[in-house]
Amino acid sequence: MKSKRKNVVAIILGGGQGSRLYPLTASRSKPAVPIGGKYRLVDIPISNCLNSDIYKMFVLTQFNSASLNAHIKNTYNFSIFSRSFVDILAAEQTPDNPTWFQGTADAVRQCMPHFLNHDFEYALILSGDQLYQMDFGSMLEAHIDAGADISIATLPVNDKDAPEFGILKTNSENSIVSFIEKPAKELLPEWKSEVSDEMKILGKHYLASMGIYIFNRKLLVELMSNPETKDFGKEIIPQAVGNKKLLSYQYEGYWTDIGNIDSFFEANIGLTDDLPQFNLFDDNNKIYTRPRLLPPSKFHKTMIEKSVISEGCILRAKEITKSVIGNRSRIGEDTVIKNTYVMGNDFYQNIEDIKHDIENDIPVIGIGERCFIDNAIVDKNSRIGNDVYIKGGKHLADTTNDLYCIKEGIIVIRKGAIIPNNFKI
Ligand code: ADQ
Ligand code: ADP
Repeated sequence: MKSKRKNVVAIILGGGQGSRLYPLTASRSKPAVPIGGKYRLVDIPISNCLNSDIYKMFVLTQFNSASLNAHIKNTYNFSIFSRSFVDILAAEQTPDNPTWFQGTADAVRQCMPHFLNHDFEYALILSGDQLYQMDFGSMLEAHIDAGADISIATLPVNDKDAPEFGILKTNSENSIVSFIEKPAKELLPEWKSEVSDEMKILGKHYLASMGIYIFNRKLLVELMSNPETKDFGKEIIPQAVGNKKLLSYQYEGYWTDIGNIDSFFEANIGLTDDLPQFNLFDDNNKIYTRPRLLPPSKFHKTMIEKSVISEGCILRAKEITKSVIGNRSRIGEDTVIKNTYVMGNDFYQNIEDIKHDIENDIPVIGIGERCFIDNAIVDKNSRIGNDVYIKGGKHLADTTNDLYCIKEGIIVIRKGAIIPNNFKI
């Protein structure tokens, strides 16, 4: 199987406009969004590929940022003697393509010349905004054994989630016989599948596409030659059903979409559970990221309860509960942080800078003293003054301004925002 895996290129769809994760994507591309205190979104699909012995990867993104480039270059720096690579392909205007990627299939179509420079038999197409650990090798094996043209990874979902996904039905050989992209609620009864008793009890009667596809090279080339089809879910897959052999590869493990603020927040805070569904502590399924050679974190009088603390932090907070604290975070005395993802900082201020800021009444980088923060995401390099009160919750209406956004009750402090002393949200 290993030799077959060498014949795979992975194509990671790194995001369209990124509007669902706004404001985290206001100044960075989606793959570069920090997750879990020390990772970036793109580390998840890349790690899944590496753990599945797939070493040729392309990341497709609408815009290329310096921080994404630096992260990929400094992290996935394979030996010059190997044929492994992670390449970023950003939407580019050329005489043939005056526009940005118009959809997922359009993104793949525009990048085909880059892929075709490589020798591969199978293309593995992945989303860049999902949290899961999956062995793509088993999926490839099933694809080859079934003699499929296309395979789609699937998982059972319930009534509430089904309208958000591509829903499909299979025959007894797991071949896909029908597919509908994001069905309206009223249509759901006709899309029920025969699922295991365990799934029935959970009310998960529908087979959903996880947006993870394997295509045979020849078919991908053929399908991508039609510039009219812009999207996998809306056009490519529904049009292929009935004409090609499509296999449903059913997955049973933990998988969650992290494409909007709400799900992104839940996934991060979920890492603080006693037994998180996404396991960072697994030697056989490592999540890779950039080694930053940061000093160990330092604490002073902090009570920490069920939290994930990254490297290089200076924490003097009174309490940190159910929170994820990112690299180089600095939190002042008597501050309480609950249910919050603090992304941390890209750099340390030196003593002169800190002195200068204090003399000029500018909050220093990090979170000040006597603050209370609950139900929030604090993006990088922000300066939160002293005695600041930030409390998210469903009672808050969605809003957006220069300092923060509120989405579904979660307060997102913008990257680099300066929140003055005594500020209250
Ligand atoms: P969605 O997640 O709604 O449904 P989509 O918005 O097309 O699909 O995004 C798929 C992935 O591609 C995401 O990672 C997204 O960021 C990225 N992407 C979107 N537009 C892009 C573009 N122009 N350029 C580069 N990347 C882009 C899809 C399927 C459903 C399936 C769900 C599972 O269509 O059938 O059920 O995924 O989550
Ligand atoms: P991360 O370390 O979380 O991956 P980035 O790669 O985005 O974050 O940036 C971290 C690096 O960026 C730091 O190591 C630092 O060298 C540099 N950096 C970014 N912004 C600044 C800044 N304003 N001043 C100094 N260094 C900076």
